[in-house]
Amino acid sequence: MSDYELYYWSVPFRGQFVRAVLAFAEKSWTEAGDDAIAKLMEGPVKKMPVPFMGPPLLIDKRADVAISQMPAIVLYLGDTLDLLPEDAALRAMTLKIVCDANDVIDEITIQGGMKMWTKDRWEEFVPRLKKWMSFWEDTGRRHGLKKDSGFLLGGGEPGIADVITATLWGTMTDRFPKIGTILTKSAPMTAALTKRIAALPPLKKLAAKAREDYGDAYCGGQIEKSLRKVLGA
Ligand SMILES: N[C@@H](CCC(=O)N[C@@H](CS)C(=O)NCC(=O)O)C(=O)O
Repeated sequence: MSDYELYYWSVPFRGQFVRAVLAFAEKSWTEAGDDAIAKLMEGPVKKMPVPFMGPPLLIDKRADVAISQMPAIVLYLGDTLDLLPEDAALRAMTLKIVCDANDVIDEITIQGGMKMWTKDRWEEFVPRLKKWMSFWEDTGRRHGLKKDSGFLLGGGEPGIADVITATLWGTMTDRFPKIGTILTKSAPMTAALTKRIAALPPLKKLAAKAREDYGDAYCGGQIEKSLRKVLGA
């Protein structure tokens, strides 16, 4: 029996960060599935394992704990699986990077499809996307990241910040090669770090499973269609 149950849609989007941390920690989990998520969301709040507006939602079955909000889930896993740096500043930086990644995916979907992408909107957004990418590049630079070695927050081994980085940029650039070209050009160390971390066996296996289970899908819905259209993907 696996120790966790994850409620997230069958796409490699926000919930993929949680899947990646679980995979990195070599934990197994079950996926509740789209119908169960929809049913919970439509039901009364008092019947929810934890009050939530949208998934991901994770249940730690052994501990009888349920958490929603992606960064809170990652923090919980980091704490309970001992995956966070010792240093308080680096722990906070880890959470900051998780929150930045969550902001980036909100922006790439125009806050969950509040509007659709058009060519003009995309072109206007590209400088902002490059600015986001430069945050990773500069964070890495400040912690000694090099093109062919090192980790986002320094140290001798990969941590949650690296797993989140590789999941954010790896999934996005795999689905949208044009974004990959921008990343390689604007943030080469981040692109190289993403490749190194995504090549770790548990993350490579997870990405292959996402391909198999979800095909080309990224965030799903009309917003993905409009993103594909502007990016020719
Ligand atoms: N701030 C939340 C956002 C959750 C969220 O927006 N989930 C999306 C899927 S990525 C959803 O299905 N939302 C449904 C809704 O908000 O009604 C988090 O970080 O987990």
